[in-house]
Parts: sequence; structure tokens; C-alpha cells
Amino acid sequence: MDTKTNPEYVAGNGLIHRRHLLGLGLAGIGSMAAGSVFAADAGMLSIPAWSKTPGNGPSEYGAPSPFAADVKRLAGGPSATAPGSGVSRTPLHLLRGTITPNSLHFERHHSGVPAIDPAQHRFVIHGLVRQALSFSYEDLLAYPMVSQIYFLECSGNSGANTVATAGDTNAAAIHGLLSCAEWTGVRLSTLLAEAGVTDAAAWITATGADAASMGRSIPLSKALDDVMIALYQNGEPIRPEQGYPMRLFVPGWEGNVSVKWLTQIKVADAPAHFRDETSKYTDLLPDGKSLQFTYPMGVKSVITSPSGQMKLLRQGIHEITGVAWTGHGAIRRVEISADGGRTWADAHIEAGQQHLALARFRLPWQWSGAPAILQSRATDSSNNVQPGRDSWMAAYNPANRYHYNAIQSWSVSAQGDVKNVYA
Ligand SMILES: Nc1nc2c(c(=O)[nH]1)N[C@H]1C(S)=C(S)[C@@H](COP(=O)(O)O)O[C@H]1N2
Ligand SMILES: [Mo]
Repeated sequence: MDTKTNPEYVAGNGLIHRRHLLGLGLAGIGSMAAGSVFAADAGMLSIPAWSKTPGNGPSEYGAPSPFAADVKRLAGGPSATAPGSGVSRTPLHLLRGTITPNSLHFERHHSGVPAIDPAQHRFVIHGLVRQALSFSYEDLLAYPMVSQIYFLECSGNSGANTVATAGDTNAAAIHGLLSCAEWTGVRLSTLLAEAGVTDAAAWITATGADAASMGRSIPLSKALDDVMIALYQNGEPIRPEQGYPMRLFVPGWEGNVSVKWLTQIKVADAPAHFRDETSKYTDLLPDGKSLQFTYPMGVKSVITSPSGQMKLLRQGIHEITGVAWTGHGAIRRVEISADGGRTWADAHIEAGQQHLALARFRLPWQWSGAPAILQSRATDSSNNVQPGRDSWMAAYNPANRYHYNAIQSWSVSAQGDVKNVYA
């Protein structure tokens, strides 16, 4: 079968079986007879100016092409009331892999980025331990380390879509408090074993060296499982914005518990009830009560292309692509709909480490020029299925903005304009 003229449609409104991802190219089906949309002639082999003279030599620290200068974080303005507080968001719609470059990792600071001299910094473990310990940065560098790829998501991510009217914004503005990096560091269990936690220990409470003194409580079972003191981010020393010289990294859990600029861990028998686990990051329920802790991030996905404020410039084949993640294991399935959830097709998921990491999904779609509503729905290895917006909203108080993981809907108009909608 010639799949270029007879693709296998697997769901409504032009979704094509994922097995055709590589074979289809870009041409509109039916318009193939005239040849490729990219037909070349001899004149196109002429030599451009930049090939005729040597370019710049090597540099000490690389920078993106000036032609890619729009691939930037979406940063908010300075806070008038809380100096240094704020966020910048990863431009998810401008990235195509699963790893976030360090310069584009999202930021969330409660009192700005402290200028820490690693030679002066101390990290102390105390509380319910047989021997309190104090480490310098150099001390920690001498310990055995692990490297793992993990996503990090703020529990406030996507909260924009909990408000009554869908904002006409892009994927970064809605979902950009999400990044994924390879984190390298010392397992907390190694250091806790050295300190010797006592029988009464059930929690750890971690504090940062920023002016906010941000602190969070974490059950000891998680602390001994996969939590690390991260020292490297995608291979280089962790960036100041991400916690230099060291941060706690708590895989799969809401970003807030990954305390940056880590300076203290106190082993305790109960949570500390820090400001950031009482006044914030608690989910408000319909009856006005709040959940005390919501640690793992829910199963979630978002189509990053096409996505909000993009424009489809031609009919024919487009690759629908995006990212999926879960705090409950690995992504097992991502389904895509082009007809607002009436019919669904399985997307292709890239192989690679998917446990608590971003997964990249793709599916070919033939856009006929008719209006469409694009959605993705993820399922994880614990059989959690990403909820629709209505069911998520029904589970919480209308004022709750945290832990929103509902299905994102992007409408495509007949003119090709892509918009954030509630469907
Ligand atoms: N010490 C300290 N740790 C912190 C924060 C902070 O302001 N101070 N922000 C938290 C929040 S709310 C999130 S979502 C993550 C953000 O990490 P990032 O800035 O590296 O993306 O760090 C957490 N750790
Ligand atoms: Mo956060």
C-alpha cells in the first residue's frame, strides 16, 4: 500500500496511525502527484556567503544562535511587595526533546537567588540522629553520586486553566513551570546512614539558605528512597537559579519540596508545618477543607505543537507532539484527539528513561482546513488516567489553583489559529 496516498486514519478529523510518522513527509495527501513540496533545482546548490570565509573560532562558554534568540524563558516582572520573588517559565512550545537546557529551566523563587560562596556554605544534618553532621561543598563532592533524569513541576503549574475563562495565551504561560534535567548528586540515604537516624525518626524537614528560609517536611520513607542532594544539572554545576551549590531533589513530587540552596536537614518525628506547607501548596476542597499534603504530581500531558497562539500556515500533514509525565511512575500511553475528545488515537512515545521523567510523544495529523480541537490524554504505569477539565474542577473548590493536571484543549480555527479553550 502506498501510505503517502493512502494513510491509515485511526481517529476522527485526520489523525493518522503512528506507524506512518517517518514515512509521510510534509506534503498534503492527494497533492502528492505533483511531486514534493520541497522540489529542488540546480540553482539551489549555489554557495552561500557564510560558506566562503572562515567563521568565528572556539569560545569558552557556548551561546545559542542569534537566530534562535526568541527561545527564551517567559519571565515575569520584579515583585513590588516581595523582592526577588517570582517565576520564569520554560518555553515548552519552542523545545522538541525531553531535556530542558539549563538556561531555560523554569524558576520559582520566594526571595530571589542568594549569592552563595560554596567555600562558606555549610549543610548540616541534625535532629533525631546519633551524630549531627556538617558538610562543606567540597566534602559532598567526595561522596559517591548517582545521575538520573527527572522532571520538576511546580504545583502551581497550569493553574491558569482553573480560572473561569480560558486565557488566550501560549503553552509556556500555562504549563511552563515544568522542566526536565539530568540531576547528579549524593543520595540522602547515604548521608542519613552516616548520621544514624534514631528509632523515633519519621520525617525530615529541609531548609534553604535564601532570605525566605524556605522549608518543607518530607516523610522519612521518601527521604530514604530516591531523594538526593543534587550538585550537578545536565552535567554542569547546578545553576544559581536552581539552588547552587546544592539543592534537595525529590523526584516526582511537587517542585516546592525540592528545597534549593539547601543548608539544613533536621530529622524529626513529625512535619514542621512550615509556612510553605500551610499557607500555600495545599489543595482546597469543595467543602472548604484543605488536603494537608499532596506530594506526587498527577499524570499529565500537553501538546506543545501545535499549541496556543501558533498558526498553521498550510493544510496537510502536521506532527502533533508534546510531553507527558507523572509523579506515580512512568508514562505508559498517550492518546490524542483532533475532534474534542470524541475519538482518540495512540501516539508514539519515544523510548528512553521514562520513570519520573518527561516522555516525548508524536502523532501525524492531516489538517483539512476544518476547525479542530486537539487534546492529549496520558495514562501512567500506576493506571492513573489524566482527567478531563470538568472532572478535575468538580473534585476541588473553585478557588483551588494547585495540582491542576486536566486535559489541555487547543482549538484550531479554519484560518489555522490555535487557541487555549475549555472543551
Ligand atoms: N530555598 C528555596 N527552595 C525552593 C524555592 C524557594 O523559593 N526557595 N522554591 C520552590 C518552588 S515553589 C519550586 S516550584 C522549585 C522551583 O525550582 P527551580 O527554580 O529550580 O525550577 O523550587 C522550590 N525550592
Ligand atoms: Mo512551586
